[in-house]
Amino acid sequence: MRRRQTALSRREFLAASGAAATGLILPQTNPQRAGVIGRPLLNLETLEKFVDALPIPRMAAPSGTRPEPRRPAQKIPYYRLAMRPFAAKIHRDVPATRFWGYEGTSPGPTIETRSGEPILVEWVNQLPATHILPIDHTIHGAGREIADVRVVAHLHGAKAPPESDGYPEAWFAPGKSAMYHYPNQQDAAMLWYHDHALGITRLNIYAGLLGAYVIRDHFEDGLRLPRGKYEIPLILCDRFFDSQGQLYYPVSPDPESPWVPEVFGDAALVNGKLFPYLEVEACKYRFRLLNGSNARFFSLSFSNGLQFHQIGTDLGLLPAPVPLRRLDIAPAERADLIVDFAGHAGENFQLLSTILPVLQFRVARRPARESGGLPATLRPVPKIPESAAVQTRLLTLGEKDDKAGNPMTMLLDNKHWSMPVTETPKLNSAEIWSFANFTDDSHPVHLHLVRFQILDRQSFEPEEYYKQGKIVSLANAVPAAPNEAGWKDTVQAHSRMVTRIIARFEGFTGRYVWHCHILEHEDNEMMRPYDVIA
Ligand SMILES: [Cu+2]
Repeated sequence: MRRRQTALSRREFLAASGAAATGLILPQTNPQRAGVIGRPLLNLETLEKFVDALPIPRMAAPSGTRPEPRRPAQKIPYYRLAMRPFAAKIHRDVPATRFWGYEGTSPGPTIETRSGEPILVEWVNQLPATHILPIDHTIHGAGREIADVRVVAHLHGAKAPPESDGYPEAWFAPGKSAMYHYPNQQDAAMLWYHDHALGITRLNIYAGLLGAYVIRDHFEDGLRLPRGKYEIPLILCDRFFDSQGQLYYPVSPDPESPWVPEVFGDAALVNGKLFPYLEVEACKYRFRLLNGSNARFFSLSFSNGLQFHQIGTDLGLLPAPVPLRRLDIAPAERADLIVDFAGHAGENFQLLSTILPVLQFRVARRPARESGGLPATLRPVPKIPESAAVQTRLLTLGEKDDKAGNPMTMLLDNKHWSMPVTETPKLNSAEIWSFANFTDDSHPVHLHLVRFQILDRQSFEPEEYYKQGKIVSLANAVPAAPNEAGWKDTVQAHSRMVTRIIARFEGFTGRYVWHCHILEHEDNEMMRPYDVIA
């Protein structure tokens, strides 16, 4: 529970007003609406559910070929994705919503590539000069002296050279573009692209700047998993909409500093629709799930209790399918799922977020042919032995509050974004990073460039750390859950736990970042640069 017992803190104010709720503690029901700052919200209770078909983001098509930057004799596919304002219907009975999106859609078009086949993407900023959401000019990198609208695309999960990684300060203003090179020298997985501009990432992504990026390879092909119309991306994003159907981003009571510590919207979009339905055949489907929310941890299950299998994590296939009836997925995490609708012909049931429906499945009555398999084993994930680590870093996750207990900023290792680099792993070396979370929140911690494995989590007592200057464990370490025991790029670091990961820093030398993927935290100092050195 919250430790703050003082007069209404900023966070409590927002929770009470319905503009924020603590995703893990409070049920994700419709918050009370009275007192929301600004304007009345869309009434979700009166909206008819399951009247819109689930949209499937279209596939991006290359605009031609260009020379490969490192081997100019070789021509590689060239994509051009422009960021533009657009309007789209989130629901049959809601007026069209103004969004920002790649190629005028949100989620943007899905880029599909193959492992080992590099591509170029030109990210083009065709947005207007004024932001549609409230900028806080007091937080890092968001001063009044620079352009309000600025973007930089990051391909989350990519082993990409630093100049193509979307460094948060490498943003560009409307009218400009950036050419990025993605070598795709990595295993089959679903990555995602999204904006990463310093100090306004939370607003740019909330406005709609995200999309899926799928890498395939021969190993995955050989497993004969459901493909084509039987493989469907499910991109979940929570949002607030006002009564006119427009995006609403909560603000603090202080007009000079509108930043809020977290946003948990009451409306869950699936591929850009509210309460969509999906007609399926009575056979296996592969769902590529992404939590694209700013701060919400989704706890997902089926209304009929259906068991499903997780076959992959953020960055690839698991060693074997893991049977689940509930999946907890943090912002930026992906889950590769197989759901078998056989035996449910003619039924309708829903995907639930905690207790609320987000997507309805309508299973056809007629029997279906088999769409693909669910192999007993998938892809070996060789463990990186702890003995391979040349360095162990203890890194704190902390929060600075004002006198009233309002969270004012979030820090990694008690350091601000602008302080000198302190994490300098050597190329090709392995390191253990231990995240000691002193806060009351779970933080999804993301490292750029690398894939990692979760070693374990162990609870500790923050007060003892303050007294003794060292971590005092309260219980035995708990290994990663079976459905986390694969390649990851984002890890849930829970409150008052030390979460340990191990990574090999392969691919490129240069400047990258690691950060919390709660976007309100990331935008307010919970992000640090790191250097991979030769
Ligand atoms: Cu965080």
